Amino acid sequence: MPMQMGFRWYGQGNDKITLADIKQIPGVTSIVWALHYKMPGTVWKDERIAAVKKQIEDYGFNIDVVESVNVHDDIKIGLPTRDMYIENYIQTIRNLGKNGVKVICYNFMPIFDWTRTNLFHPVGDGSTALFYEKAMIQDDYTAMVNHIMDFTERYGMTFPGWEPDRMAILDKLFKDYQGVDSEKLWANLKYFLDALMPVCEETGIKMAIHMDDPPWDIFGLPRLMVNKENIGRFLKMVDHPCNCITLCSGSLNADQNNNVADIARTYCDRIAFAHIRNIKHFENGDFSEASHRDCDGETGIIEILKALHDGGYEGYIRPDHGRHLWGEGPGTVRPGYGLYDRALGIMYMLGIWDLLDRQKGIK
Ligand SMILES: [Mn+2]
Repeated sequence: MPMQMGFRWYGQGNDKITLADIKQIPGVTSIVWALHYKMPGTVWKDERIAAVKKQIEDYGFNIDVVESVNVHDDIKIGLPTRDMYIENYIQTIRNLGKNGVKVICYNFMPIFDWTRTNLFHPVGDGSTALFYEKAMIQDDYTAMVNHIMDFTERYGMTFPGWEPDRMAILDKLFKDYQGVDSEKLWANLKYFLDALMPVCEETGIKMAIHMDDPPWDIFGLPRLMVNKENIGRFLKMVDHPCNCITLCSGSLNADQNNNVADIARTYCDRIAFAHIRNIKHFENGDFSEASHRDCDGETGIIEILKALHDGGYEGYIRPDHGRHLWGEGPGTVRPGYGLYDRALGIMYMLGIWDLLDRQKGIK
């Protein structure tokens, strides 16, 4: 099995990019999808999954990778209600398995998913990209949340992990997480995965945890998937071939102490899915997302791909985010999920991959 190239698609009526558009990008085999209207904790019904499967397969793509099946806060906090939500999660895994899904991407970050302070920051060449301004992510989360939720309202677009219903009860969520320190969160993650592994084995589905983005505690909330050491602890904690990671190059490299290529090389066997993007760092700690070209950032795209290739990587890769190009902007694209730069990123990655194949005599 060679590596498979994927492209994230938000679904019919929920994404201006169509499957017909994606079909014109060379090399894409897998649509990375989800039932985005599902709240965390609810069961994904078989019929709803089968309907999306048909749409995607009609274009010759597979539905092997789901991103994400979000984890209910009660599971992360460790409340007694978690068992009910874990049961629902298990049922969702069964239904996805029945429809041929192979990998489920998820994350275990308290309250906030990916975190940025500007969704359309000028890159300097006329394009824009997601941006992280360090000074804005300090004690008070209000400014950051307002920026993102204003966007949500203005353009009628909700983001995974930033559901308005959850954001409306932020103060309550912060209170609920008060007793959850890093060790408690590790224990709750283990409890969740231990419960899931039998059904993963039965269905052949790999659970692939996404790296925390950014990889450090924010607003006093602990984060676990932040560096090589913690990834090692995670894989050992539930030492099962179905317990895997989603290697997200951009999330990890937001901390420049992380050598993503080294992490990819070390844990290649347990990487089920890889998000590849490049980051440009600034001296004050801010960072901007950049084109996939290696020299446009400091993430080390070539070395990461080489590490995966050397490891005989047979999982899925997708361009993570891209810049917004050629008229893409607020109201026309989901932040980070334009068509053009992700397509350019795919061509760059396939160029590297094809050359590595050739050097090894792989056809
Ligand atoms: Mn990612």
